[in-house]
Amino acid sequence: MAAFSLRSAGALPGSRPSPIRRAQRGRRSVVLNPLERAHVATMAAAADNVGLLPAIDWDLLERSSPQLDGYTLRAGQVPSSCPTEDQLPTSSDSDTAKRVLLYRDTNAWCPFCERVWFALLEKGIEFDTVFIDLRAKPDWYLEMVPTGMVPAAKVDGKLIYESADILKALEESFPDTPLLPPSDDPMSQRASELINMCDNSGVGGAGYTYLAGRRMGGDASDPPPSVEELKAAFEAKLNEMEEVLGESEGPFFLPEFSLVDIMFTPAMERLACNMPRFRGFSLRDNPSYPRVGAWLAALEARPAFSAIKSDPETLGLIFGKVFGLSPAQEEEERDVGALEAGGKLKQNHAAVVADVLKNAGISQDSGAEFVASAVEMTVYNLAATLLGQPLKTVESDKTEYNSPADALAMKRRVAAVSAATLAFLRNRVSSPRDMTASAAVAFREAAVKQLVALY
Ligand SMILES: N[C@@H](CCC(=O)N[C@@H](CS)C(=O)NCC(=O)O)C(=O)O
Repeated sequence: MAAFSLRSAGALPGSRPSPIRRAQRGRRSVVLNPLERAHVATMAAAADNVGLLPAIDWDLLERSSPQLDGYTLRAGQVPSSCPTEDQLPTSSDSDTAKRVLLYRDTNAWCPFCERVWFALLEKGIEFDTVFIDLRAKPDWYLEMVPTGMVPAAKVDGKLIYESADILKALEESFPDTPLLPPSDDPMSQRASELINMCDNSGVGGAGYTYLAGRRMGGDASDPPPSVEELKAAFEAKLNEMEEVLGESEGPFFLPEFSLVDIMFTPAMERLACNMPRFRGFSLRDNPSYPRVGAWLAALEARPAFSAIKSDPETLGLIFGKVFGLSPAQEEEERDVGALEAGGKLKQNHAAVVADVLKNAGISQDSGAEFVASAVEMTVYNLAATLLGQPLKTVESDKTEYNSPADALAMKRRVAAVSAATLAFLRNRVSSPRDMTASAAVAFREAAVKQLVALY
């Protein structure tokens, strides 16, 4: 197979003014020739000349865009809004003038908090939020809430914990926008049964088990179930949901949108995003489950759901990391393209690394040898992803750092170099110059996949 060509070309994408001259590989690093070294030095000097960059006018954006709260940069786990360890200053007596104060997780991953949040928005209740870092819960929170779990809420000053109790209190305290039928309505009994079904024999549990490919908890001496068995158990639960939805005239469980729908939302949202990605199993447009698909579509049309839902990338990152999952095998054509792209990249890796070092404008602040090694690791991982081989990580050869902070600092330095490398390569590749069209598609997808998994 011909190597990924890296020919110089006249037009974007992937054009570079000068061809790769020469790259010699040391044991773990690329040795640059004098010209290349001079180029790197020029880039570094240019980086110091910040006065050459245009002035940034935030006011212009301010005047021409809607007024919204800022991107919050809460402390949280990765992947999240910001890789910071700072704690948010929060206190139990946040002096809210509103009738409801919600205590919830910083990351907005907790499905129980999500139910309460969804109900608050659907009922049009004004509320304030106190964020609790679940990895470092404040003492006052542990003293205030006996379970130490989120969510908790103060409703008209009264502390309530356990999401089901909070939801009940909201129904009682804010009866003008009910989410449940009145107790004398025959639908009331039906609502209780469905909420019970959601919690106790849930489609969520069966779905997560199938996603993870293993039972969580349970008796360790039980023989592990096969993925086919887990799939069948999930399908049985979906059939149950399909049947129950079929007994209602509209798309929701009861004649109107209700708390029953809210109860099912967090698990179904997570499964609808992650099943296609990790199991190649669609919930939104699966001909076997038309009512489930219609329920999801009706849910997605609700403005309150748009405000609380996550995006597929975030959910994919979280579940991939928590369950150690890789995306489902992609279709045949993609595999052929990936093998071609990976093979070409592998064959011409030294030139590709040198090209990145020379042309991507990566800062050399961490030292030329370190940067060259980090670029090389990134290019290796890109080829390995395409070829379906195991990846190298910062810990691959060195399993112990002096402290967790050292390991984290190293990961961040590598991530910064990798991010620039991948963004550059994604735009640099050009077909048919460097590889066939299907190989370039696979190449770019693999680069993006690596990019989003960095932080
Ligand atoms: N039964 C509880 C479950 C709440 C729950 O499991 N919360 C998790 C976050 S998703 C939690 O607080 N975990 C922290 C911990 O257990 O210490 C409810 O419905 O409110």
